[in-house]
Amino acid sequence: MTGPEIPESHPRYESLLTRHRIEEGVDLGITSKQGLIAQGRGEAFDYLLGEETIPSADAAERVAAAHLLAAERPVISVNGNVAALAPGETVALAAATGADIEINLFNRTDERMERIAEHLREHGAERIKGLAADGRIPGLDHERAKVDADGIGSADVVLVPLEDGDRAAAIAETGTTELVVDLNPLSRSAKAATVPIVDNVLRAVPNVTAHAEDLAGADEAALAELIGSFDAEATLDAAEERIRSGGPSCDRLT
Ligand code: PTJ
Repeated sequence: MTGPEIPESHPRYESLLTRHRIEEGVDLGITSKQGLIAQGRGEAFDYLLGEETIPSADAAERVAAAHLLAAERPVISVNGNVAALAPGETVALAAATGADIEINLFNRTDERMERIAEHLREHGAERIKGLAADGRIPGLDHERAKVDADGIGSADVVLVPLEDGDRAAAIAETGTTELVVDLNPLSRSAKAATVPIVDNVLRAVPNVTAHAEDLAGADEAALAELIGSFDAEATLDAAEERIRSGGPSCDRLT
């Protein structure tokens, strides 16, 4: 996808291209208007992180890959922002880990559900969950609680990029292992996660896939060791420290 009027020489080229994708998502009816606000918030944190995958995020992405590979019923949750930003990358991650893809919307309408499903199919998804909505996340009001009973409703591991804090906390309450991608290390979603990944979903999803491909031959014990050695609090602290200190690469940003 290309941004029509953005010259590649522009110092904010990647960032502007991403905005364009979200805008296009809204035009296509897959991203909510609130998704534009979420994108702006994420962008600010990404800027402060240096717009790169910091080492603690890379380590979390490897652990997330191990969780997805070790899971019996892994599910990748997709909302309107993820569908606009990383549809093909999400399908590739599902293929690399054997995970199901489930559309799970904060601002749920049947029309958006259908449009996102169609968009994901255009990017190679074969099986898409979320449309049956025959399960509920306990402790949430009606629309936000809807999940598929044989999807997120019974998943042992779920990857939730850009999740609303309330629902991330409610999913964590169910005992499901939750892998959260969120650029804000202080968000309730990141804090509720078993594995918080403080990185842009655009970089995080393909990097989890790369780690999953690398770990494909690893046995159960090796995956368990990787999972067991993970420290969520230290991961959040490292990201916050990078944001507060400016990090080594912030100088190159304008
Ligand atoms: O499509 P829907 O209806 O399910 O709605 C999705 C949004 C994202 C609008 C909804 O879940 C929402 O309102 O989310 P919040 O509460 O605004 O939280 C979004 C979080 O994602 C914020 O902490 C942002 O910093 C973060 N974020 C935004 N863009 C990215 C991101 N994290 C990673 N990668 C991004 N590209």
